[in-house]
Amino acid sequence: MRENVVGRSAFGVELAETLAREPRQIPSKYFYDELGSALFEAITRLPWYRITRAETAMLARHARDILRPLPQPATLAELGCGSGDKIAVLVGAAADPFPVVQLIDISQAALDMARYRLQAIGVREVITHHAPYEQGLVRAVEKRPPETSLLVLFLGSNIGNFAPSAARDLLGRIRRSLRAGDALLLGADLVKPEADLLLAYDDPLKVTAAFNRNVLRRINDELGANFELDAFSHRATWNAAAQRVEAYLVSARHQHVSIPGAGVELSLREGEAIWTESSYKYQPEQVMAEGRAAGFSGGAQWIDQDAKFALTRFDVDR
Ligand code: AVJ
Repeated sequence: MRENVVGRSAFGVELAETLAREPRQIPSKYFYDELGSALFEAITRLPWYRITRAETAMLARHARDILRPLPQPATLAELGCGSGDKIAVLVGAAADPFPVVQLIDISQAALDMARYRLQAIGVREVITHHAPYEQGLVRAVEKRPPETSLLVLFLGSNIGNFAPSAARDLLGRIRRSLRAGDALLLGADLVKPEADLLLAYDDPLKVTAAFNRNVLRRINDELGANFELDAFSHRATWNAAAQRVEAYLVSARHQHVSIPGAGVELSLREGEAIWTESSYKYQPEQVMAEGRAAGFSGGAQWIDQDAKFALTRFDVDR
């Protein structure tokens, strides 16, 4: 963990700020330590969480159409690659090989797994960037080989964790880091019936509850806190007006928690909720509009009408 001058990690500093908000918050990017990444992988196998399966099937099925407009040789860079299973499917189904694949993730365990997956299917050069999206994007652009096109992958509805203004900002950054002939492939989960969303984000096996609570375990481990995991329950709600699923950790009773590594003493009321995640859902035409607002030209969209998931390729005109 990187420490600043007062000996507080970046994690501790950010947590002190977000826990002081009303309502209190913990940024969802901190879910993904080693155990958190493994719990997320388990979520992707749950029958009620369809995003990963639906998207993987679409990548396999439409790979050639997705990749067709890219000038050869083409390279790939994935923001938030996780296990690397999806990019491996795309590479495996492509007509032409990719000389270089770049992987960006905040989890080192995920990067190690993804590198192994790609090397196993014959990708010659795999470059990894252990970094958040913005920083990883900058590094990937620096490392792109000359005389190649670049397809940036931002899959799995990872964009769903961003509020609309931040999503727009990130898409704009991606657009400005690309040039003519390049493209962005964006995976976005679509608005669907509330009952389906609540089963996906509050599953009967309670894996999502464990994934959510794990962030408290991580804070205990890394920042010396004394959260009692049993004293918090997982809650997921659909906010129709904001088009997002919200996840919370709700305090079962009035309790005190200290987080030495964040310099925080918390007093929580019975029923007080700490907001840990937003998963925004889109309409297909909203996705298209966001790409255009970011400066991309047209593109192409593939929709799984059953799972309600959209893959959209945004092009940079030549
Ligand atoms: C990895 C951010 C796309 O929001 O669906 C899964 C994370 N949270 N179940 C999502 C998540 C709860 C996931 N993303």
